[in-house]
Amino acid sequence: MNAQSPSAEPAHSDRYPSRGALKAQLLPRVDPVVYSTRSEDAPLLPEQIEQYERDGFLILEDIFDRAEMIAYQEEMEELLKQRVADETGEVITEQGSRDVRSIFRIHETSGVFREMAADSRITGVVRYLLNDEVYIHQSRLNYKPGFRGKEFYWHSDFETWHVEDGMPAMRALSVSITLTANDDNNGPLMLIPESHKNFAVCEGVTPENHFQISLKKQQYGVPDDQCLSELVERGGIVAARCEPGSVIIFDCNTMHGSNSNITPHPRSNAFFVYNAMSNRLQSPFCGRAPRPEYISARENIAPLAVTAPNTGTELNPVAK
Ligand code: 6CS
Ligand code: FE
Repeated sequence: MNAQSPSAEPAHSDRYPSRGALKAQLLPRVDPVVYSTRSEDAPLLPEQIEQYERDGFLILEDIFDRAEMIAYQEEMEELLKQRVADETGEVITEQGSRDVRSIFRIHETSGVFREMAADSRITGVVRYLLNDEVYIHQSRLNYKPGFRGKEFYWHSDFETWHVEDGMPAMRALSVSITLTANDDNNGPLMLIPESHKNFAVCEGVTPENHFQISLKKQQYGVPDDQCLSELVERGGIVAARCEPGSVIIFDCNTMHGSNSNITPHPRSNAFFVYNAMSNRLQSPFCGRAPRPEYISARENIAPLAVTAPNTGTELNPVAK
C-alpha cells in the first residue's frame, strides 16, 4: 500500500481493476460462469446450462402463473402507494419528476417479495449455477413508469459491485422477474450475448456518494463507445420481450441496459441479486466508504433457506 494515499488503495489485490487512472479496455474474465460441474441433478436442461454459459443469460418464460402474478402486481402497486413520499433513501425517483423509479430492499420490507426471492423455482437454479449457499446482495422493484420512465444506460453490474461495494469475484447473478409485459416499445431489458466473458474497464474517478446520482442516471462505471461497439459486434443485442411472470437470469458481468419508456404502459420488474456466501463483500476497491446496506448487503446477510416448491416449507433449515 502506498503510505502517501492510505485510503486510495485497498489492502487486497484487484483482479478486475476499473476507474481511477485506467483507460477503457476489455480484459478477459478469470472466473467461471457456471460453478457446478455435475449436470445430472441440475434444475436446468443441459442446453439451458450451455446457453447460460455461452450467452451470459437465460430467459425462462411462464414461471409464475396468472394468480401468482396478480398477487405480485397488487403488492407492487401497494408499495408504490405506501412509499411514494418515503425519505429513507430506499425509494428512488426519476430525475426531474416525482415518479418512482426504484424501491430497494423489497426482500426485507415486503413479505410477498421475500417469498418471491426465496422461491425454490428460482433459488434452485441460482444455487446450481453458483454452486454455493447464496444470499441476497440487492433487491429492488424497477417501475419504469409509462411516459416518463428513463433508461438504464449500458453497464455491467459487477463493475459497480466490485468497485463500489468490494465484491471480489464474478460469483453472483441477477434475476429479473417481469411484473408487467416487457414488449418492443416500453423499454425491455437488452442484453449483449457473450459480453460476460470480458471485463470492460471503465474510465473516471468514482465521486463520493456516487449512489445518490447513479441510481437515477449512471455516469461512472459506464463502458466507453469502443468497448461497447466491440462487444455488440461480437454478440449482438437481445431484447428480453416477455409476458408477466417470466424470469430473466443473467450473470453479474453481462452487459445490459434498457431504453426509456414513452408508452403509456409501465415496464415493471422485480430484481434480485444473489451472491455466493463465499463471495461476501470486502472493502470497496475504489477506496470510498461502502454504499448503504439497503443497496448492497454487507452485514445483514444470511444464506437463503432451501424450500419445497410453492410451499415455503424449509427442507433443510439453516441457522440465521
Ligand atoms: O448500483 C447498482 O448496484 C446497480 N444499478 C445501476 C444503475 N448500475 C449498476 C448496478 O446495476
Ligand atoms: Fe444493472
